[in-house]
Amino acid sequence: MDASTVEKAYALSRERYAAHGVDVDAALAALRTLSLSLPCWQGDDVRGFEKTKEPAIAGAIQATGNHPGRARTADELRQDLKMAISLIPGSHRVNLHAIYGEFGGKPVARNEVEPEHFRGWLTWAKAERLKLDFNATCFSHPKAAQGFTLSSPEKETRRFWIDHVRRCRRIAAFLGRELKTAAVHNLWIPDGSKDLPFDRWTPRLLLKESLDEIFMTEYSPSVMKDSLESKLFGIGSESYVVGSHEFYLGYALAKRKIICLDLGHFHPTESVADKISALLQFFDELLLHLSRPVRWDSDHIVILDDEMRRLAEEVVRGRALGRVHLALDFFDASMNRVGALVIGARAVLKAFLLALLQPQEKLREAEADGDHFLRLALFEDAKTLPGGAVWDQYCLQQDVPLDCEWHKNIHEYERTVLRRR
Ligand code: RNT
Ligand code: ZN
Repeated sequence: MDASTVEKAYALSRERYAAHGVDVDAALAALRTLSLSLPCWQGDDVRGFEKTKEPAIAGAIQATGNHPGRARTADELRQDLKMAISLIPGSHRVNLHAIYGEFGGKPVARNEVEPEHFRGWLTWAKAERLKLDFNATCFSHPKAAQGFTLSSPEKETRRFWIDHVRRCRRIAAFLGRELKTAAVHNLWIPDGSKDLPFDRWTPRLLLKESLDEIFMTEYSPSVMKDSLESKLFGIGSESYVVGSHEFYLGYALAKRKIICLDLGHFHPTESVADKISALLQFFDELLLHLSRPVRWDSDHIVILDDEMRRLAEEVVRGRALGRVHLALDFFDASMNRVGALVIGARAVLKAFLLALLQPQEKLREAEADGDHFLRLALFEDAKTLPGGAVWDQYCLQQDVPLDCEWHKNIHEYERTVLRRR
């Protein structure tokens, strides 16, 4: 489609939205401020670049599929990320895990990771004008194989993971300082048990103590911010999860940390969207892990589905765009991994655009008037307003290919780069 067709459709859609009291240019201006944190781990099925003697232990995190072309080195992963980013409108961030350091072919223990191991990522981020976020990696490791890390009954194991997370926070602060934007350091641990535990208390007490020790070192929020991610259950922790939602909610509120809500980490009928207006009464900021659970925490690629749309609507209606960190969190090894990342990122941006384009003033009025017929009718009408024309205009403005036009770039990349790996 040529630019003038896009412009024409945009002009018409603008009028259509104006009739609903919606300022389309303002919606696009708001969309431009959105910065998504893109998961590097989608590019290599959460394997990382450690050269350990022992093979990484599977479990807890489970990527399925065997599509060819997985990134095997930091350079390949950066090449893939660069390709994906070229197809995503706006300016975004890259989310790293500790296992993605460049360790020079040497085995570097998790409790010995250093900022220097991430120098390559930093140089790249500066050159590509990207910001970075960071995560400790407390899984896929022999010392996590018993199912407990920071809450392990063994002091030595807890020590190891405390040291790892402390080092990761230091790396996050280093990256944030260098890039002049706070890096969010998110902590998720797999701790829990497959079958019914007798004692649910001690691991939580130990986790609390481990966190207290980890957070003894304070960093300026201008360089790094801490967030904590809960889970309902996981593979091997079906009966008990130490870091449950209540545990971290309590901890984060008491210690002024950020809470992370992952869309796959709650009961399937529980709406994460509904939690936002509750939590933001008490917290300044939130981290959202945008994922798509299919029957369970399956980490499917995000699409423009009802839950994603509801989430975006809640953030927009609460004028909370500036208070919410948006990180994609999925890993699908069953298809082109670069394409997967682009699908997810574009879906999130579309969800926010559509939320911004809802006739908010009219909806607010209808509700205030108690006119529930009109409120529901407006919701229904909004679904078929020409948001696609506004999205096309956004892609044009941001100089990325339109929907239907970027698929060929992925196929070409698969042919010329990924299949040759
Ligand atoms: C696991 C958590 C966690 C990870 C990433 C890789 O259930 O969702 O956020 O997916 O850190
Ligand atoms: Zn997550």
